[in-house]
Order: sequence, then structure tokens, then C-alpha cells
Amino acid sequence: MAKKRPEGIESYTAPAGGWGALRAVAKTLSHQQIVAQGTTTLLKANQPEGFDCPGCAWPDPKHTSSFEFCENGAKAITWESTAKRVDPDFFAQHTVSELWDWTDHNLEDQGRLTHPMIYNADTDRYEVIAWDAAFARIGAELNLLDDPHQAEFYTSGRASNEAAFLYQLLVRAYGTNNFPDCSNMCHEATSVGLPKSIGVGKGTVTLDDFELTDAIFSFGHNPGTNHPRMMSTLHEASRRGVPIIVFNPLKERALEKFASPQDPIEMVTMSSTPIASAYHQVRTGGDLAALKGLMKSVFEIDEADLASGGAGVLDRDFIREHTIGLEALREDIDKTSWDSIIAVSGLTRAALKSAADVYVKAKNVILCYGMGITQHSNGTGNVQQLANLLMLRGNIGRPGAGICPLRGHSNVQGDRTVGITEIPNKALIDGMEKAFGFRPTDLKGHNAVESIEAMNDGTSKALICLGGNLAVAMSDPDITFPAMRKLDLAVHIATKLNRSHLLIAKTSIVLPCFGRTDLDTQATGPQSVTVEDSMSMVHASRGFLNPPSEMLKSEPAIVAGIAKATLGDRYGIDWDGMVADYDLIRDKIEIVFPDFKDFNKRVRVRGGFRLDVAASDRRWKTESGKATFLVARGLDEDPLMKNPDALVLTTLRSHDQYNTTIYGLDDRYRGVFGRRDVIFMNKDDLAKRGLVDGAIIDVESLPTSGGRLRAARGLLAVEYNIPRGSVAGYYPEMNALIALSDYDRLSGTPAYKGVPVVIKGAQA
Ligand SMILES: Nc1nc2c(c(=O)[nH]1)N[C@H]1C(S)=C(S)[C@@H](COP(=O)(O)OP(=O)(O)OC[C@H]3O[C@@H](n4cnc5c(=O)[nH]c(N)nc54)[C@H](O)[C@@H]3O)O[C@H]1N2
Ligand SMILES: Nc1nc2c(c(=O)[nH]1)N[C@H]1C(S)=C(S)[C@@H](COP(=O)(O)OP(=O)(O)OC[C@H]3O[C@@H](n4cnc5c(=O)[nH]c(N)nc54)[C@H](O)[C@@H]3O)O[C@H]1N2
Ligand SMILES: [Mo]
Repeated sequence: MAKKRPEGIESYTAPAGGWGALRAVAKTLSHQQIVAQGTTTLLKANQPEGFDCPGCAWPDPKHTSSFEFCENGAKAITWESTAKRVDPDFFAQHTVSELWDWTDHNLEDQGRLTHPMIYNADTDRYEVIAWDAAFARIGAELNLLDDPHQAEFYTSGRASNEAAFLYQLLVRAYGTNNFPDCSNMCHEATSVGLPKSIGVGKGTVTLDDFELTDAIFSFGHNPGTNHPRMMSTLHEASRRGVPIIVFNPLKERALEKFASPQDPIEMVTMSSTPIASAYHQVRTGGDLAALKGLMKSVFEIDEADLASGGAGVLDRDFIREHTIGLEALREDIDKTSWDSIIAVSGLTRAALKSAADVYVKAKNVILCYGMGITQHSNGTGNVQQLANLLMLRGNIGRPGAGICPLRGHSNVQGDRTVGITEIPNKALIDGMEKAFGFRPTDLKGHNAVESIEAMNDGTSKALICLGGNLAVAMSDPDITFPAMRKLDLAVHIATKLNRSHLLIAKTSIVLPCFGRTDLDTQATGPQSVTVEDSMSMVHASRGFLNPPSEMLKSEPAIVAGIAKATLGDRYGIDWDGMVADYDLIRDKIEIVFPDFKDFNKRVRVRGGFRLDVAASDRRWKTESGKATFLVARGLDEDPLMKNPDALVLTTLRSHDQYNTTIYGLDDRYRGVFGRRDVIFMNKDDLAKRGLVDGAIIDVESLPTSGGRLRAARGLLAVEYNIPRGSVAGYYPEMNALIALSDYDRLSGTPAYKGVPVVIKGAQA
């Protein structure tokens, strides 16, 4: 008989996808009270004439015109197109102190915001304010600051190119580069790491490359939940016999086997397709060691081949013609011992050799990765070692091969492209001067962690958020929450209520905006916006639902409203004209960023266009003009290895959430139902501590950067298939354990996936 599991914990044995996914969508539709308007919405997602699904940044297949079914895309869309409303009555009924005690799930589940609101300290409530009054108040507060660098302007990656571009124009005309953004917590290691390696901070592959590839390596991403449309691509590749080699501490169900809801036979016969051909359960934070081990194996295979008279397995022509730095890399790998590789990665030499065998046998290899790589104190180094591995065999810049970072938010990459950056380069400053006749400051601004530090020490006094939930997304609520409460001004442009809005500043304003699915009508008629996906494809998106309230404005209109109230007619910028017709915004984007040549024309072509990615054509925009092998730190410098009793905690998304948006309390593929207070642990780690499956535990963390202890108490230990020494819990709850000062020093990315913790049975 199977042993009894703790309440809400089951062992999930079915494949991912399949009927379970369809059932989940039906449940979401009814919960959100979606009737006629909403269900047809699903059919317009990612269609040429429709809107871009806000669920993820995976590109749309060119060849299909049929609706691509995706459970989590459906959740994202129905969550936005819900019939529920958070209106002035709602705020009249609930004080902010009362709302603070609600769960994150309950706050957002109340529905769409309908009116601009301002906080009244006398009543402890948000109350209605007219748009003009709100803009005037924001402008007055921003103009009261001693210096523009005292304001922070956060962006979350849902914002369209048009909204983000206007926003950076407002901020640069105002006079700062304080652009904390969600990318700083996400793929910053990619944006910082890859330009030094291959001259561009983006992926080099397109969807077509997946049809030509001979092997796919997947590091630290969970596509069954977070990039569900990628499952069609992996499913197809697997059926073609392409080996898929996975490096992930957790056995993620969709990476093991998947039943495609697109495949009638699998649906009717309840069969499925295996995805990973080999699954390597690397220790959390052990990727650097695994990558060094893979490269060490490749060098060994190469030497053996040369010794037996072969030509070797390195792409020597590519290396000679296109790269520098191999000698230094080789030296580093030679001096890294197998013992240390095995100890840190948790993988055997044989396992790493077998993965290297697949790698050297495949002509063309694509390497995909996500947050399991970037959210470490060594995130930038990790990304660069991925590039090294590919470059050894010329796997960059030819068909069927390349690097594929899985971006997060549906337009996080586009926001960066159109100027949301705290470190503007000269081309951006020159472009802005050309387009608008003023020269913005090039003084480095704050990233996300630095913005919190500045709010905490009082140097920053105002925060404007274009979407997102900064307080909850950021590490260390013990510092982050009080820091935001010290502000003079907090403004949130949002679709739904969340905890960040409840961190009350002297003046707190919430401005409701359209989402992706809403029809955006301006003076010249309905408008489309544009987005850029993970593969640098730019295309149009047009919502079509009646907005949830007549009071809502579009994000560009709100940004322009704030800009006019703050800047007056400084620099003669035509805010009204651009809001009336988004084509005029795109004309300006094209002046600042010449890659967008003929923007308005090209975006009207079905499917849009691809931005230039020089590395895809083996043009290297690095300092030396060559692709560069880079050396990472030694394995003995790993801060996670310092305390032998510590376990390394990683923080994960459940299947029922979108970042800080918690749709529900289930994580179906991991067998968790109705709760989120769990810590997944290896059975030996449980036993070593005298604990069993279902034990109530306390988790304490010590920052690797030094400083005080943090704790989360009364959690449920769940026995799980995870390597010894690694444990996992849910984001955002576990942020209480992560010190603000623990982040990658090169990219500023918080080390959300490498938290050393000590676990004990809970004190009675
Ligand atoms: N439905 C849904 N879709 C989403 C999101 C969402 O929350 N919900 N979020 C969006 C955003 S902003 C992003 S950035 C992406 C995130 O997409 P992912 O990168 O898939 O996000 P995570 O859930 O953080 O999962 C990371 C994976 O890495 C593994 N992992 C953890 N630590 C390590 C490690 O040290 N090494 C290795 N090799 N693997 C590790 C985990 O087991 C997990 O499978 O998804 C986007 N799409
Ligand atoms: N521990 C831990 N922490 C993490 C991570 C992790 O893996 N572990 N992941 C990090 C990552 S990858 C990311 S990207 C960040 C996410 O950080 P954010 O992007 O800041 O967070 P979200 O949860 O995506 O933001 C949700 C809110 O966005 C608003 N919203 C939704 N749609 C729209 C829209 O169309 N327009 C506007 N204006 N607002 C909208 C809603 O009000 C909603 O409440 O979190 C990071 N934090
Ligand atoms: Mo992200």
C-alpha cells in the first residue's frame, strides 16, 4: 500500500498537458465569471489579427493559423478579462489596513481596477480622484524633489514598446536614468553576460532553428508551466528523435513526458511523448560545475579523437576565425578537478561524459535556459559558460544552432530594446537627441536592488511603477516593505490591486490601465501596440474587449498625462499627438533605434519582423570584434559550499501562478493541492535531521554577504525527488529568506535560486 502523504500532497504520475490541462481551463473560466466576451478571447491569442498573449514570450509559429491551446496562457488571459471589478465601492468597504491582511491571491482575485484612486490617511482608504487632479498631484510632487535622481521609475515587462518608449522619454526628459525593472530580477545576467561573449544580450535562434537542430540542451527552466507553447516545439523535436538533455534539480513532469492537447491521437488514447532523453538532476547552484565538467569532457573526447588520428571534435575553423580566449578557458578547465566538479554539481563523471557525447555527436545544438541559471550570485558567469560550451563546436550563428534564453514577461525584451535601461549607451543618448532635440543625462541610474537601497536610506523619495508588484517580487520584504513606506510619493499604473499598492507613502496613487486584451481607442481610432518576443520578432497586438470601465486609460495615455503635468511643454514634445496616433510613437522609435527602420510598414506585415541579432550572422559586436571565451570563478569560491550543514534553497513558480499573481493554490504537476507552505526535500536530508514527509519545519537563512539571520517558520516538509543538499520552496513566499544584499555583483540579479538555509523541526 502506498504510504499516506501529508494533507494536500499527492504523487503525480500522469504526463503533463493532456486532459488535466483542458479541465483546468474550464475551471478558470467559471471562476473568473467569464461569459461570452471572454471565451472567444482565447481564440484570438497570438493570432495575426489578435493580441499578444501576456502569458509568456515564446514566439508564435508562422505556419499555423489555428488556435494554439495553452493552459497557462488561458489562465493569464481569463485573469485579465475577468468580469470581477475593484471599484470605488470596494475601497469604501475595506480599509488599507484590512486589505494588508488578505493573501496576495485574494487581493488580485477581486478583479480589475476601475477608477484612479488616492489614499486618504484620515479614513485609511483609497478614494476616487479625477485623472487631471491625479496627474497634477504627481507632477507637483515630482517637481518638489531637489533633484530628479531622487525618483525611481519601475517597469514590469507587460508594457508595450509604445508605452515603454514614452515612459523612458518622460523619465529622460525629467532628468534621470533610474530605471529599476523586472528584467533586473530576471534575465539581467543574460543582458550583461552575453554581450561580452557574443556581442549581443539576446538569444540567437529563431523558431525555424528548432526544426533543424540535432540536439537540445535545457538548463533551469520549466516550460510545461512557464513557457507552455514551447512544449509543442519540444514535443515535435522529441518525436523527430532529437535528443533533449535536461539539467534541473527537480524532475519537472513536462520535461519528462507530455501529452499534447494539440495532438488528437494522444488526447483520445491518453498516451504521451517522452521529452527528456536524459535528465541530470544537478544540485541547485551546481550548473557552473556541470558546465565546467561538460567542457572538460569535450576536451577529453577531443584529445582522444586526435590521439587516434581523428580531426578532433572542436570546431577549429570557427575558433580560429571567430573567437579569442580559448587558451585561458582551457587552462581554467584543466586546473578544475573532477573531484570538485562532482562535489559541486552533484553529478557523476559518467553522467557528464554521456551528456558531452551527445553534444559532440550532434552537428547543430540549441541550448535553452531560464531562471535556474540567471538567479544566482554567479548568474552572469553561468550564462557565459553556456556560451563557451556552444562556441567550442561553432554552435552559434548557423542554422539549427544557438543560444536560447527563455524570456519571462511577454515584452520584457522589447522594453529593454526601446530604452528601459539604467545604463544608456551613447547610441541611445545620441538617438534621443536626434529624435527630440535634447541630450539626456548619461549618468548611471539605479537597477532594482539599488532602487530599494536608495528608498531605504532615504535618498530616493518617489516611485512610479509602470505595472508589476515590485515589493513582492523583490527579495527581503523586511527591508523592501519599510523602504517603500518611507516614500513621499508612490504611483502604481496597474490592472489589478496588489500588495505594493498597500505600502502607503505620504502620497499614494493607483491609476487603472488597459490590459493586452482591452480595445484601446484614441482620437484617431483603435490602436495597436507592438511587442518583441524571446526570439527578437516584433509584431503588433490589438485588444478587442470592451475595457472593464469607461474610466480606464491606456498606458501611453497615462504616461503622457504624467509627462505633461510634470514637464509642461519642456522640449516641445508632442505628447497629445503621439497618444492620439501610436504610429507617431513608432516613428520616433525608429529615429532613436535605426534597427526599427520602416517600423510602421513592417509591423503591418503578417507576423511582423525580426530585429537584427548580429551574432546570428556571426558578426560579433564585442570589444575585440570576436566572440570571446570567458573564464568563470573557481568552484572552491562557491559561497554556497561554505557551510557543510547548509542546504541550498531554490525558489520556484507553481503551475498556478504568474509571478506574484497567484491564480490558485495548486501545483498539479508537483502533486501539491490547496497549499503553498511547502519545502521540497530529499528523503536522506529529511532522515539526517530526524524529520519525515509531512514534518513541520523552520527554515533559517544566513546571507552569503554577511548580516543577520532570516527565518520562515511552520512550513511543511515534503519528500521529493530532488538531489541531496538542495531544497525548494515557492516564490514569492520564500523572499522573506533572501537578503537584499545577496545578488550577482555583475548583473544585480538577486540570488533567488541559491539561498543557503538551515532546516530543523519546528519549535513547539
Ligand atoms: N504560467 C507562468 N508563466 C510564466 C511565469 C509565471 O510565473 N507563470 N513567469 C514568467 C517569467 S517573468 C519568467 S522569468 C519565466 C520563468 O520561467 P522559468 O525559468 O521556468 O521559472 P522558474 O519557475 O523560476 O523555474 C526555474 C526552473 O529552474 C529549476 N532550477 C531551480 N534552481 C536551479 C538551479 O540551480 N539550476 C538549474 N539548472 N535549474 C534550477 C527549477 O527546478 C525550475 O524547473 O516564465 C514566464 N512565464
Ligand atoms: N524568489 C523569487 N523572486 C522572484 C523571482 C523568482 O523566481 N524567485 N522571479 C523574478 C522575476 S523573473 C520577475 S520577472 C519578477 C516579476 O516582477 P513584476 O513584473 O513586478 O511582477 P508581476 O507579478 O508580474 O506583476 C503583477 C502585477 O502587474 C500588474 N499588471 C498586470 N498586467 C498589467 C498590464 O498590462 N499593465 C500594467 N500597467 N500592469 C499590469 C497587475 O497589477 C499585477 O498585480 O519577480 C522576480 N522575483
Ligand atoms: Mo521574469
